Amino acid sequence: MQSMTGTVITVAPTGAENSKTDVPALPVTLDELVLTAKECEALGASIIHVHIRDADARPTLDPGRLRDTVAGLRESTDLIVQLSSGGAVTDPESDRLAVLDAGPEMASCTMGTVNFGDGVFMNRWEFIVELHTRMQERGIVPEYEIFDLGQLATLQRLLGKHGLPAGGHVHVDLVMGVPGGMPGTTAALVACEQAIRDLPAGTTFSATGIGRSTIPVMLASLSAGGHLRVGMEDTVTYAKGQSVDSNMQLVARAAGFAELAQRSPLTTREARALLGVPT
Ligand code: KMH
Ligand code: ZN
Repeated sequence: MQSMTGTVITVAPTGAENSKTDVPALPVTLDELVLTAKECEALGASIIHVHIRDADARPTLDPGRLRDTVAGLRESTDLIVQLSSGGAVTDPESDRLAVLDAGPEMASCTMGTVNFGDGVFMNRWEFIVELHTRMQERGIVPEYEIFDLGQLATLQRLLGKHGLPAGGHVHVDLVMGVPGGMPGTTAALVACEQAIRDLPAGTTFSATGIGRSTIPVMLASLSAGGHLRVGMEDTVTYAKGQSVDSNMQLVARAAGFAELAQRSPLTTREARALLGVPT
């Protein structure tokens, strides 16, 4: 069992999969993203997991836009800015590696290839090593994304062969309920929590459940000592037949569950201290 500190709440507001046409409330411009970030921070989020869009609201890894996004979020919030190095399933490895050039404090780093709906989210071993090593060299703190149980064994192998990440602390995010990955169930989360015990002492985890697994995963994570990720990247339905109004609605609900579990949301400063991200 993880030690029961307060809760790190990550907001993943945009993602690469939902379209602005289908989901008009999705933040896709820098102004929309910054406003969302400020409001989510006020509600208890401490990390923002960022995917960006181009002028036509399509997913992009454009280096200039990424740099402007990091600068815009830093200027307006104290949130830990975590850029997605996952991008969209169509993004080439070179563009995904170049995300690190935008100088984020954190970046995601996925621990294996997984079927992803109708697509394939490719993460070759050599690519994983390259991402991990570049992040070590640049002092960027990774969040290891885990879509299936075996990817925790891959993380163990990575750390054994290539050493601890920048900051020395290991943090993983369980992305559950992706069609092709592990299910968003308590049983799967408990299996991951057990496997995390084989990682370096003090390893922390957050969890997110895609679609209707959002609430079961949130409750399971809180009760197992894990942290939370929520946002319109993962969930656009608030309840049966009710669309999500905004990312703020999801963060407010997560903060409420965290309070009920007597694991209040951590401030950005507290989250930085826990995860080894410089202030
Ligand atoms: N959009 C997915 C293909 C990440 O951000 O690192 C990958 C993803 C994971 O969302
Ligand atoms: Zn993502």
